[in-house]
Amino acid sequence: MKVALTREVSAGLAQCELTHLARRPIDVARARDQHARYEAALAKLGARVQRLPGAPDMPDCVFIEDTALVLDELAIILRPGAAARRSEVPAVAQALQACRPLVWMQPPGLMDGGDVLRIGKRLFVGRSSRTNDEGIRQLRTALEPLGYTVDALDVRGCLHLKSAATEVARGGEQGGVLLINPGWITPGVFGNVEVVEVDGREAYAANALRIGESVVYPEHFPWTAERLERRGIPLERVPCDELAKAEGAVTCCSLLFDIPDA
Ligand code: CIR
Repeated sequence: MKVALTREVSAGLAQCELTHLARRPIDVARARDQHARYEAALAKLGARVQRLPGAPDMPDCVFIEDTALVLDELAIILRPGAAARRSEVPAVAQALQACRPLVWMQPPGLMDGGDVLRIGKRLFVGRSSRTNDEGIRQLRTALEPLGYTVDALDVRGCLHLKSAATEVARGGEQGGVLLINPGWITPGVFGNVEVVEVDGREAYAANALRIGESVVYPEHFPWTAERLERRGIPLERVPCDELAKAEGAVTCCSLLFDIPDA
């Protein structure tokens, strides 16, 4: 069974971290409504949604992806690059410990889950303002013995690696189809994969969340959505422009993993 761990939108969302966006007023009620519709999309695609409570002093806690990396064998509890976000971590670790052995990233390692793009057993990790070389080293040490490869890629122009590239369809051995903003990452760095480029009018459109054969995708990128649909990729469109004002998108609002059926 697939579990989607999510986290409540904080009443303090308007105080979120911002790196590449100017601060704009955020309507928390509207963000909460959009988040509920996102969760409904995950449930429709077969995930059991488990929502953790948020807190007013954790403005970014809805972006739960940044706190942990959950693989079949274990979960890595991350040290988010923004110090203000580290208080989000313990509650997520507590929720995950029932499902996976935990490995804790240690200082001075830093990593946001938004920087980790997994294609099967290949992990591409963005070296960004949130993720450092020591974090990448620790990830390698934990995961190479389990058969994963870890490749570091420089991220420029955007917050996380997955702002620039996400997987939208599964492939064979070499990986499937990636949705990419070529202005932020060179498609060639991923090796032998098929690439769909975002529409030039939609720089932030490369973040998509694949669940099985379907893709949860923001309603506010119609041009790129059309490209994906033309490529035969089924989309479950969700409204998320209010959360986007906090520099979040669709991968960042859940941790997806499998657990044995009861
Ligand atoms: C932050 O800057 O940390 C949040 N305002 C947005 C985090 C988005 N996370 C993600 O895309 N994985």
